[in-house]
This record gives sequence, structure tokens and C-alpha cells, in this order.
Amino acid sequence: MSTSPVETVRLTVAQATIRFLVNQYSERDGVEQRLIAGAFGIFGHGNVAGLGQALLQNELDPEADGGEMPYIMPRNEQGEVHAASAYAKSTNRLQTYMCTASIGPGSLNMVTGAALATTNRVPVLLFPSDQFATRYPDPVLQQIENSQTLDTTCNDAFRPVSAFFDRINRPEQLLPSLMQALRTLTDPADTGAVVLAMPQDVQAEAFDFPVEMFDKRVWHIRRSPLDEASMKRGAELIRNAKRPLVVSGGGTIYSEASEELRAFAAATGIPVSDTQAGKGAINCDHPQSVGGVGSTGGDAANHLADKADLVIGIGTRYSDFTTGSRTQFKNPDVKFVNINVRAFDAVKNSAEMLVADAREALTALTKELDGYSVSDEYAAEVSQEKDAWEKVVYKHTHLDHGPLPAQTDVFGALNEMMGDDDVMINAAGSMPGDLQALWRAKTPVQYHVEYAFSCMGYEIPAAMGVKLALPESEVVAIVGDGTYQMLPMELATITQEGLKVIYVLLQNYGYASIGSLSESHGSQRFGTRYRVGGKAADHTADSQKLDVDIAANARSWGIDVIEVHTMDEFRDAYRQAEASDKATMIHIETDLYGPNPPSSSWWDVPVSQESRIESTQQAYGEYLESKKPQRHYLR
Ligand SMILES: Cc1ncc(C[n+]2csc(CCOP(=O)(O)OP(=O)(O)O)c2C)c(N)n1
Ligand SMILES: [Mg+2]
Repeated sequence: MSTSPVETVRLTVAQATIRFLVNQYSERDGVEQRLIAGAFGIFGHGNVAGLGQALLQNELDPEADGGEMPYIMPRNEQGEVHAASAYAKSTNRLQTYMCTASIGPGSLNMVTGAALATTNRVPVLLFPSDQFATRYPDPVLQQIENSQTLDTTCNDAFRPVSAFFDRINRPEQLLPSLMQALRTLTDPADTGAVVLAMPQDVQAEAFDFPVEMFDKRVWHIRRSPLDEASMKRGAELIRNAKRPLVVSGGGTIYSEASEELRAFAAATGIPVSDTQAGKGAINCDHPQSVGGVGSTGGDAANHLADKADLVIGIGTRYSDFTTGSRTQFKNPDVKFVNINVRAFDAVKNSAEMLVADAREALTALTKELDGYSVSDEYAAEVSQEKDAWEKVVYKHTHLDHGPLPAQTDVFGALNEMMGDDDVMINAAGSMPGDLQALWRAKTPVQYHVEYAFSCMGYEIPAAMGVKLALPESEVVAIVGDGTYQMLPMELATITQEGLKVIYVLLQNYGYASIGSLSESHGSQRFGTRYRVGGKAADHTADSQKLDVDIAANARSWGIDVIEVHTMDEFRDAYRQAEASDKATMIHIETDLYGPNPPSSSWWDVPVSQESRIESTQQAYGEYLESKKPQRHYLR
């Protein structure tokens, strides 16, 4: 019984959630789009009759909700969240998908995906199902019973990996919770995984919701301007620097600040290096573009970073790969100016904080620095470094290595054949390192490497997310054999949805990445090769190689597979895959031992201080040496 004059509509909590989400839009720079473009969901007793019923009702009569919430049935809950993250990344965080999962294991399968989204600062909206709020039938199937408290469920595991977490125990909580959820999703500084745990009984419970709750609502994605005083301080530091270097991260791309970055670099002559998330914001053929920086960067950027007296970080989190675990910036006087929407990131390395949107800040700084440019000597050094590294890039992408091709030859061929607006995806293994050093990106869309969480298994579902976001682009995911064996199952979803994507499967029978890391750190490639029988230490015995037929396995999900052995065959296969309207995998065996591009950086991976093994003792000595330049950057 309601005494309120407010007009209401009787819906279940799940139905109200879907109707609300259908009517939410994001807007930036005057362009509006649906914020939640669709739903992924795997059903069980936790959500089949709640969110499942609401999605069914929407599919049957979308007009009643004010629009469609297109539903896709994925195969694995981790996969669905990866796809949502990839979708969000491809739309520069202006749109995402919602994901629902059943209680217990289904929901927990989303935790890794949630962590990936939060680490990468991309929005995903997750609805894990939860046990009964009323507790009548406890313990329900898949309920963890905590003997110390009844108000903790397995979904509390989302708390440390979420940007926002809440549990809807009563229908009245839905609106305030949804408002905070969408505020977080659309906040450039706070965004990440937004998690609303939904008890199974509450999902199905009806309530008289105010009709105004379902009016169209537009979330304006703010561009925080740079305040005058910060801008002056930043400009002053830049004017006084002799060897400034920009480190451009994902924030530049999400802010769509490419043009402003290119103009800033051209006007000032300041060289621009990029991180894994930032590659492409400056086009590789821009005179000031010096390529990847840090542990997997190239010599041009790293030599400049070694001596930089001012690092201008734009939209970067300064991961250990970017800073060479705090050894890359060797100038004892090095200072930092950080442009970031998030004060948490802006303060890193004791920087002068320019808390602002990248595009706003770059526009203001370019204007303020009118007439300023770096010295002729420094400009000449920048272009020499750039030219020298470009020769190395060419060499390492045209090795003609044999008998097995090097993966860098595959990357070179792809880089030459793919269009500027096509998307190359990767996340884990030895590939991201080679790609950051060697890939030449001309647009901010082309290089999609998830290297914040570097999660094996991202690539296959990510291709689905990117293709849904960018249907006109050719979407190519490079997949290691290790990654494939970890999470191949969204290939079935790709087939089901008729999505045309291309997978490039690099078969090297194990972990090239961790194998070489292990070897250089004294652990002799232990446990890094797929083998049958014998001991894990016998990694070199080819006779023990476990020959999983990934090509046959991939075919079994319904996609086409082309098996190739040479680079010429690879190029032909790519053209064939491109011409096809069906998802295709190109399967190629590559050399486990590289060769990989030269490195002028370091990555801190601790070596055992004590050991009976000589290789470990030797590696420990080298480790101590490499650690010496490690700094806190306190100036
Ligand atoms: C989910 C997950 N588990 C473990 C790791 C640690 N790890 C990083 S790379 C790698 C091996 C990747 O193997 P593969 O896909 O074959 O690529 P390759 O190293 O051969 O290039 C592992 C186990 C990870 N990044 N993600
Ligand atoms: Mg491998």
C-alpha cells in the first residue's frame, strides 16, 4: 500500500534492472550512445528465473522496456567479462556490456575478468547472483557457509577487484545502487568493474518502482579542464627541461587526444614514447614518435628515457614494464609531470600533478608553450635514435628465420597486411613484449594489447568484444598455444553469433615467455614446455613434446582453420581469411627460442637468494647487479 502520489510500475528487481539499463546513455563531445549495449549471461538457479526471465521478457517485447537489451549466450563467465572489457576498450570506455552469472562457481568465474577490467580501468557491469536474502532455504546449492558470519558470501571476493561493489538485499536499494553503479562506470577516474550482487530471491521479487526511474538518462562523460595554476607549473617545468620525454599511456587514447598529442609533439619537438595501452595515439611515422618505452620498449625511447631530465606522463599508470621496474629513468635529476584524470596516478613518481583530461591538458599546454621548442641538438638526437631503431624494427620483422619462422616475422607480415583501422589483439606470453617493441601503429585503434592484467585467455573472447564494437574492422587476435589451452571456448560463441574474426595461433609447444624468463633467472625453463612423461626439467627433449592438435580442436568449435608452415603460406592464408566471411584461424608453428628484439631495459623478477643449483646462484649475482640502478624517483 503506497500513500505516495508518485506513479509506479510493478516489476521484479531483475525486470526493473533491465528496463533501467536499456534507458541509460553516455555522452561525450555531443555524441550520445547506449551505455549498456547488450547482455552476456550464463544461467543457473541463481539467475535463470530472475535476470534470465527479465531478459526473455525484454526480447519478446522490447518496446515495453523502451528498447532492446540484446542478449548473447557465452560459454564461460570469465570469457564473457573479457569480451565486455574488450568492447569497452574499443569504444574508448563510452559503452560496455552487462554480464550475469549464476550463484557460486559461475559468479566466481567472473572475478578474474573483474580484476582485468579494474586493472585496465575499463568499465564492465557485472551481476553475480547471490544466495537467498531471506535465508529460508540455507544452505542453498553452491553456498559457502562462513561459520563466523552469515552476511559474507563468495561474492565478497569481488570487493578487492571492483571499482564499485554492492549487494541488493531489498528492492528499495536498487535505485540508489544503480545510480552509484552508473556513476562509477562513466567516471573517467573511477571506472572499472562495477559489481552488483543479486540474491536469487530478490531478483524475482516484485516491487512498485517509480516510473520516473525508467526515463531516459544521459551520463555526461566529463572532460576535466586543467586548472590555471597547475598548467603554469607544468609549463614552467617543461620550459626549463633540456631533455623532456613524453610517456603516453592508455588515458591519451581513452580521452581521444591523439590529434592534440601529435600537435603538442610537433609544436614543441618533445619526443613521445608510448606504453602498451598507449600505442598508436601518436602515429609511428610522426617525427617525434620514438616507440615503446620500458622493459619491452625499444632502444630509441629507452635511450632517451635513460637521460631524460623531465618525464611528461600522460594517462599512464607507470606499471613496472613502463619504468623498467624503476630503473629506466637514470638521470639523477629526473623529474615528472603527470597529466591524469586520476590523482592516484598523477602523483606517481613524486610528480607535479596535472589532474585533468588528457585532451584538455594538452590543448592548454600547447597554447601556453607557444614559441617553445627543444634544442636543435636534442631534436637531432631524437631523430637519430628514431632512425636507428626503425632499422632494427625492419630487421626483426623481416628475419626470414628458419627452419621454423620467428614470431616477429609473423608480426611484421600482419603489420604490413592489416589496415590502419583493423585491430590486432594480444595479452599474454612472449608476444606483448615483441609487439610493443616492433609494432608500428598509425591509429589509436589498431594496437589492442591488454598488458595491465596480462591475462592468458583474454584474446579469444576479446576478439568477440572488439568485433561487436567495431563490425567494420578486421579483428585479428594473436593467440599463444598456452593461452589457447587456457580459454578456447568462446570460439563456439563466435560461431554461434556468426562473427568474422581472424585468429593467428602461434604453436611453440609451451611458454616461450616464461621459459626464457626462467632460464635467465636460473630456473632452467622448468615446467614451461608441454610434454608427456619424463620430468618437467627435461624441457629440451623433443621426443617428449605433447603434440596437442590445436588446429583440429579449433575446427571442432566451427571455425575454419588454415595450417601454414612458411611466411609465404602465412601471407596467402591471411588474404584468404580476410576475403572469407567466416571466422578463421591461421595455425603456424614458430620457433620457441625467438629470436626476440634486443632489449635495453630490465624487469624486476626476484631470484632465489639461496640455492643448491649453480644456475640459480649465478642468476642471483646478476640480479643484484641489475637492481643497483633501482630508484624511488623522489624529486
Ligand atoms: C591466466 C594467466 N596465468 C598465468 C600467467 C603467467 N604466464 C604469462 S605468459 C605464460 C605462458 C604463455 O604461453 P603461450 O600462450 O604459449 O605464449 P608464449 O609464451 O609461448 O609466447 C604464463 C603461464 C598469465 N599471464 N595469465
Ligand atoms: Mg607458447
